[in-house]
Amino acid sequence: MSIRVGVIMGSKSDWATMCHTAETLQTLGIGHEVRVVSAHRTPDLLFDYAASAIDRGLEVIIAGAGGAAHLPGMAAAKTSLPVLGVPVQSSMLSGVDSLLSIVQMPAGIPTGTLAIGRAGAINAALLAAAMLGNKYPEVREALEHYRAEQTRQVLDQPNPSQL
Ligand code: RP5
Repeated sequence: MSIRVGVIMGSKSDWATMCHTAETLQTLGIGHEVRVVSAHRTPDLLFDYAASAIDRGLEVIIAGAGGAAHLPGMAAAKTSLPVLGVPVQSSMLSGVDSLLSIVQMPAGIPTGTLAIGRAGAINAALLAAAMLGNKYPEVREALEHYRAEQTRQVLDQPNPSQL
């Protein structure tokens, strides 16, 4: 399976959130790699990772970070690939700091910004699938199957007291 998505995060402590991205990509059959790449602890690694991403065959980067979350924006500054940012829920400010750090990019270098935490981690994978689905029919099919399945689960269990 070709690796098409790079999933990076600022710290191994982000894995509890970003594992949901990896799990969703896995469910959709999308080849991906997972790395800790810190914008402030390993800035040279971040530059190398983002600058070489296209040549290595990546097509989307998903970056999760918390606090002063500059990882997605810095990655986006070093590649023309789409970069999707996942704000990790921080302990002090519940991830609002992460969200604002990622979403408020000045005009010129966008980062697609998802919701804080698990929902954003899952949706980043689904959004990456929607992008890749424009090029790979099997990815679009997998995404449509995923959505149909969650629709079926809701319709099959209309009474929450009987779950
Ligand atoms: C950020 O700082 C990481 O993305 C993480 O969310 C946060 C805390 O990192 P650790 O102190 O847990 O390594 O760079």
